[in-house]
Amino acid sequence: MVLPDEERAAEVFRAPPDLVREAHVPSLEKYRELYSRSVEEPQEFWGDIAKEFYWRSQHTGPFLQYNFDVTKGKIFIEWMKGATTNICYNLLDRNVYENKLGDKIAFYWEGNEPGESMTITYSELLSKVCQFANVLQEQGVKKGDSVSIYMPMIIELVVAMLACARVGALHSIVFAGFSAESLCERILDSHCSLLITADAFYRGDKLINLKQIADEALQKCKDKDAPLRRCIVVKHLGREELVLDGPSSKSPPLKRLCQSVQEKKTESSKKVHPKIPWDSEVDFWWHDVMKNASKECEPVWCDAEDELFILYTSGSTGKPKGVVHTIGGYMIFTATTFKYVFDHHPEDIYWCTADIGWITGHSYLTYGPLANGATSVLFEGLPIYPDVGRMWSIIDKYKVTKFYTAPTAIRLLMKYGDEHVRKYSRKSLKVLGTVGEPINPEAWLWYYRVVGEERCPIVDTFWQTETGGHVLTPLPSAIPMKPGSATFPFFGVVPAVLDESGEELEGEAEGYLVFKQPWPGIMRTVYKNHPRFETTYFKKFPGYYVTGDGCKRDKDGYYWITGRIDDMLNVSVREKIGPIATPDYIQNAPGLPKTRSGKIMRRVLRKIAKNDRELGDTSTVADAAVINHLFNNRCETIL
Ligand code: 6R9
Repeated sequence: MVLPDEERAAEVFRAPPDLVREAHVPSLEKYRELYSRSVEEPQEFWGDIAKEFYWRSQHTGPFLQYNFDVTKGKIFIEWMKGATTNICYNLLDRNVYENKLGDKIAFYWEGNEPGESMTITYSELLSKVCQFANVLQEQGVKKGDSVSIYMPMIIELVVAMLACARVGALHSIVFAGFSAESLCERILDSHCSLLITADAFYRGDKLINLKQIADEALQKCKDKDAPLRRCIVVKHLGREELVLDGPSSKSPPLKRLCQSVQEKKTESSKKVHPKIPWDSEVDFWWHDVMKNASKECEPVWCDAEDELFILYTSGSTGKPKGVVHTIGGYMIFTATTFKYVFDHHPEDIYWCTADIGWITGHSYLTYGPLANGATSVLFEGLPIYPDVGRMWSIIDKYKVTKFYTAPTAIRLLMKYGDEHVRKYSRKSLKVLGTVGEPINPEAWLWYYRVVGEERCPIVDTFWQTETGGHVLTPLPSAIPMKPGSATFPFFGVVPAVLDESGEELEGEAEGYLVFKQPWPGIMRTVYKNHPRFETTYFKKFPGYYVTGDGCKRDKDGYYWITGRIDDMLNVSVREKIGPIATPDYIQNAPGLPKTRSGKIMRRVLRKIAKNDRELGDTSTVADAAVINHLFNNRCETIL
């Protein structure tokens, strides 16, 4: 009998027995046992995990040292300081040589157009990364330098980021949907001397002239005396040896040389090739610089606490922050969360739909999966292009077992109706995941019932750019799920709920979500702005890392994220919160301006309230029509 959703939302859901049987963590008791050890003996717990990785030399000082209390001095977090390693070596060389995974596929690349695909094995990826690492060194990139990357979802993006990691340089990846203005701002803040980009790409039907936008950004930077001098450009749209799978190549790996993508595109969909602006003093083609580069490159050995990358947060308020992660802690944390949260097994085909320009793409498309020797799908396109069945067709094509996406995508696909999903088999699916914003129980149940056909647990993973990896999340076979709840903390994570005065609340409660001690993947600083790191995350409640999210804890100890604290409206009577908090006008809205990962763009809302059409960069807004609707329906009498 199918119960109405309202009743089902109050149900508790469990993984099916065949999944539990082979799970890394098969019961709640096992989760509790591992969790207790992880918080009571972090050194032993993470120390054992670290042994699976290659360390050139062991740590010299304490395994973990930190200060979370601003009143006691500088905030700092150090895991395994003094140990030396290289994350790229651990992701590639270790998997190729020690784990003998050289011939295993690292990525199935699926292009914007159905039929465009490529595969790359671990050993092929290693060779390409070594070649590009040599190119970086030839260009003068050294340990500690930063490199900006502004690319579509192509394999060269992964190659570029891992090559940076191999030579000890920090990558700063800027989402390819951002404008020239935003790119310039990030280039300036990260002090980088090199930019890696691509000629152009299609997002659905829309041509994005990436190189042209990059040039505009470089021009703006030049006016501000930035040190950036070089630009390496992948010929993506104009690729000559594109691998297309045609009617004659049914079985993967889908390697078949075809005529150029240009011919294919102009024939089939009348897509055009833009002319690429070029300055031979500054610009180099990727394929030219790679041509003579050696396929071997000794990794640069780095301290566990050396910086790995900078990633700018969406910055819905003010100037974006350059979140910095370091090598050792981020490596073991993304590897461990990936293994347990997706219950990874060697035969899995994993697909995370996030863009690598966001943290989800860093942690769960690149670092976490590669650290586990996983096979992933890397998808360039959009969920509803060329039709609304695209996601499910990709799941069937590659027999995806673990699928990770955002609530916005789930709600979008839900709108088009079940028949587009049911047309496809999806029988390979085992675990489903969501990330980015709270998932409403209706969308959760649809995902569970229609997409996963009631046999796939859903991991609702709560985390942030700043946390590096999952911090509150179910483990699929261990933690019974409640629709809309991120359930319990991951290993090593100690949450608390505080009231406005900073008191810890016990039992059933609602308040500020904070964390009491560091886990290995927590950010270490804001790039070249440590005071901003301290003020943003540690000042409000000394002794705690403050997430900025609100949460509820229910009677069973489950955590429910209620959203960003500053997105919330206190509803009360005028006498209680004061006349100053009385709204001037309440406007009904079909939706709010949100990013593709579901973040409300408060900056844009403020402009709408003021009737100011100078919105700044709106290139990341998911549905621009919402902004017009809000402008057109605002009340003219408000001040
Ligand atoms: C990974 C990522 C972080 C903010 C975070 C919270 C929201 C993310 C969520 C979630 C409820 C989840 N968020 N996952 N809210 N349930 N499962 O999204 O990082 O872009 O830095 O955003 O996203 O508000 O504070 P980031």
